[in-house]
Amino acid sequence: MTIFTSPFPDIAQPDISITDRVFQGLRPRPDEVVLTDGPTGRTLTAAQFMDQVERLAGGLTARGLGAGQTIALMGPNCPEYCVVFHAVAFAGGTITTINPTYTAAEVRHQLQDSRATFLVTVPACLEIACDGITGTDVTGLALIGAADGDTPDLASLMGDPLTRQVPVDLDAHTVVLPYSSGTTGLPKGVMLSHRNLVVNVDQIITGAGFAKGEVAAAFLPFFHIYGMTVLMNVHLAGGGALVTMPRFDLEMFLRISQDHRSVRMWIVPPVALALAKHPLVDNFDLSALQQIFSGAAPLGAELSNAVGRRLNCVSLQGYGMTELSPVSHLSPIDNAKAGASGLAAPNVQCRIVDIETGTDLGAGAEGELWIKGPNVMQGYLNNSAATTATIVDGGWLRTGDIARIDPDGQMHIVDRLKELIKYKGFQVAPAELEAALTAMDGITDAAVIGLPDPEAGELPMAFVVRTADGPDADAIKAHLATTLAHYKQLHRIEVVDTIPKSASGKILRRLLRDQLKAV
Ligand code: AYL
Repeated sequence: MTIFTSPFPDIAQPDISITDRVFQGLRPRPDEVVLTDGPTGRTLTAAQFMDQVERLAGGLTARGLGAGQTIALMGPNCPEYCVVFHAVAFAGGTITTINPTYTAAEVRHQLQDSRATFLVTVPACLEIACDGITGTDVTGLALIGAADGDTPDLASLMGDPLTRQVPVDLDAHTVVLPYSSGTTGLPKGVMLSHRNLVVNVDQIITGAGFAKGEVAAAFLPFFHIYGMTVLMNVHLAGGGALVTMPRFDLEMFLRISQDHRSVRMWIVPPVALALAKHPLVDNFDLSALQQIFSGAAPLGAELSNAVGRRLNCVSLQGYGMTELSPVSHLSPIDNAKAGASGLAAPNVQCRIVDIETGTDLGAGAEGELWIKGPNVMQGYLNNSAATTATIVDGGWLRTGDIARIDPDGQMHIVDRLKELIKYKGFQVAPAELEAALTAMDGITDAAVIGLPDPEAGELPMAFVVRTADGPDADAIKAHLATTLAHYKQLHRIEVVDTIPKSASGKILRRLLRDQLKAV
């Protein structure tokens, strides 16, 4: 076995819950504003935040919604999102985070799969939420914002403060359940423990050199692991603050970053493109900025250099997966290489494994990246087959990404072995789209791949086999628009006679990609 170890010394893994870890970062500064709602300017100080978490945790517990329960949270970023998240964690429950742009069918699927019994959402999502809970175990709803008819607001759920974390096994209890398709198949619940979240917060604080007082414009959604760990938990635990944004808006992002003198921007590659090219950028004073930090999808060397030059700052990159809580690699500040994903975070070990032979490879060779460390998930919910296929050899997680380690120990992602499509950093699972297509009358087979795109990274496209009276491309698009969220929509549909498959029935996606290149 050839193991690449992190150049950082190991960090401690304290026996503490994620909420207690966040409170550790808040207690020394009770009067500091730590959360501001970008659009309205509404604020929460550290003391107010902790008070609301404790009172909501008490109220949830009194209603039987604490320990042993899974609470779904569906909404855009706002200060109260963080209150609900930590109240459920503090009360010993599990949070499953739902994309607020989901359709009712997508919401229902996640609620059923996660066995959620309560849903917290916002007024703008209420109609879809009410439709989505039919046929699930959800017995109650609450709203961030004003109450609506029978649906109570958060204030009415608050109770006597819970002053202590409800005891849970820090390694075995699932505190959060985001969804990811992993290397193949449909989206699955990723079981992350308190240990996973706490360790990754400290791995990032150390690896990225996070400093007290950092304020970020938080547009990366808290429902996705990037926003959840890197923005919400690192900033609150690490002595920083957040100005929340319900969605990405370049002008608001630039204004907040300017007004709060942000030293670092946490972004994804499409935002790097906007920062490198958009004329609006010149209207703002970003002189406090020291670095941009991109993650969740590949940031090419050229774009990385362009954005660094324009903003006169260092351009860094991180690599990770939902299954890694999420960050395993980060660019070093003093030796960032454009296009590279950087060094293994503290406590992270890596292997590069030959995809044909399964043997370990040395520095310089390309193979599948395997990761071991305390940030590796517990497994996939209700899916031991996917868990044992993904975590092998006593704790090594197969990432499904092809990488190379250079002589300085920096990791370069060179290709993706798994099925996953990344649209603007969001996961699109080909298997989910293929199932939606073949469920339509008149479509007998389908294959979905990512079409390279300079702005989105990849665009979902489909090859379909249809009967003589089957639906045409417009009819297919119109149908999917009603059942799947915006970012999963198909940008191109090709009607073909057959889908190329291996002897065992696996779709030969590489062949489809090569066919497209040849056109
Ligand atoms: P998920 N370069 C290339 N591909 C990447 C990179 C990167 N820097 N980061 C993530 N990916 C791809 O679960 C890769 O295929 O990520 C990986 O397996 O939605 C997949 O995205 C994981 O998709 C960071 C760095 C957060 C990464 C993240 C992970 C986001 C969650 C913060 O600084």
